[in-house]
Amino acid sequence: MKKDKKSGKLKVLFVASEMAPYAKVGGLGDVLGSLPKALAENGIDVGVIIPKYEEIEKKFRLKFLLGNFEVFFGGKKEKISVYSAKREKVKVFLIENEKYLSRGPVYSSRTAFVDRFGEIQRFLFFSVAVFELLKSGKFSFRPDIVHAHDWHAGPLVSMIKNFNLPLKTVFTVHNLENQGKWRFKELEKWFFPFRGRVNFFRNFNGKCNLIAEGIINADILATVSSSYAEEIQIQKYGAGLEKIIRKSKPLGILNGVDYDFYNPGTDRFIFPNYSAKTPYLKEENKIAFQEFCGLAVGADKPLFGLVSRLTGQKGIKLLLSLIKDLTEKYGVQFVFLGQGQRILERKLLEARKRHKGNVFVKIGFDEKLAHKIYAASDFFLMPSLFEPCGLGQMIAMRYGAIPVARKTGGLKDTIKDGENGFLFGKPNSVSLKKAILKALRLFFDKARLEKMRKRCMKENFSWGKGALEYKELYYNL
Ligand code: NHF
Repeated sequence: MKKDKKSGKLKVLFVASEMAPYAKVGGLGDVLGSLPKALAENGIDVGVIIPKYEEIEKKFRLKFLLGNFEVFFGGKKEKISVYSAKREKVKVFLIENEKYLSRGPVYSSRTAFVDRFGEIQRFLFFSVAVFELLKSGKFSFRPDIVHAHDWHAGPLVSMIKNFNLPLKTVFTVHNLENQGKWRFKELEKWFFPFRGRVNFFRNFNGKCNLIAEGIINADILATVSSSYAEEIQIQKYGAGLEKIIRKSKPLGILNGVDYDFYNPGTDRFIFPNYSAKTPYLKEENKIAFQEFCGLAVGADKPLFGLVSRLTGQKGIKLLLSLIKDLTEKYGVQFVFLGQGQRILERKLLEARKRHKGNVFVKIGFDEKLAHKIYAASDFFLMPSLFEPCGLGQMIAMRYGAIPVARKTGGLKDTIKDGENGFLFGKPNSVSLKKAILKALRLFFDKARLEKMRKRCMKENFSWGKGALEYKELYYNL
């Protein structure tokens, strides 16, 4: 593998739809905000390129890098500009284009899953733009490896392979359920002929599948935990792609968490800062939070938090039927933050109305509130039907909120039942309730509760190990 002549460093360009703090909708944004940083600390020269969305705040000082760069797309010439920023040692690049990239929110749907052709066009355009930049020689960052993420950057991997760009590629799947599928016919008009070739994308029963393009064409396929890497090779979790995934032999590299950002000792968003040595300050967070959001106040009330996209994947339905019993019979309090399917949002809001004082719900994204929930909660709920990695349980542990989660994917890889959390197997309410009741027994046994909480806070889910695994993988390429 050739290295940058001047610095002697390997150069890797991350390509994705999100990067915290510029544009973050979910875990993908967190990973793009933290893994490049950890790699840069490990001697890799890392760049990240994302679209310059309309909502990227003015407070980020961006430098104009390149303008009037032509990209041929949809039968027309489009112009892009590239801006840059530096985040610690990471070089950030943002592509601006009025028509496709820089108008409207990051994703069109509340679930963050693709539901409109406009979104397919947006990220197809993004891939074409990055491809043309890399090819042109005009882009100052010249990578050895392109590390693409999820369907939004899948087409780029395919183009690099099909047009023999002398670059190695790594493709990481963060969520196989969101595939970027669309009617092949509709796509043809916009995308083909691309550089004189037609139809190099696969046609899967009349549909293009942009995550599959990444999976098939990448030199290395990775995903975000060992268990998920295993799971997606079987029909139950493979979302129809298990066969091509088996062929690509996915590597599971567990995500890490940015411990500078998620640190109860320094977090600016929570009530008092605290550590494992000051559990009474965590209790103060709970009380302040209960007052803050109108819950009945009391340290003796077990508080369960949930911060998540509100979709089928997240197992919210398993929880809904338990709220009445758990609040009325056991004095449990619930806090929910997230957005997604309207029906789930509505059901949660109804529960809030019905169990006023014991249930708090906020629909939407709210970073500050999310931190307050981690700090205030005794327990953190993740009843997911599947979970590629899950960052919530790792962040929760850091804040001393004990996870109660389903035994799947990354949850299974990070939680040891009865040691640093509670796991349940069957995806139904009965199993979930059993796990919650175990958590409640712990709650009322203060000595055991403190022990488990301390164990959680001592866990190390920082990027150290995962970053080294990615580094090794790059060098092996
Ligand atoms: O942690 C970042 C995140 C994962 O399980 C999560 C998910 C989406 O579903 O890798 O991506």
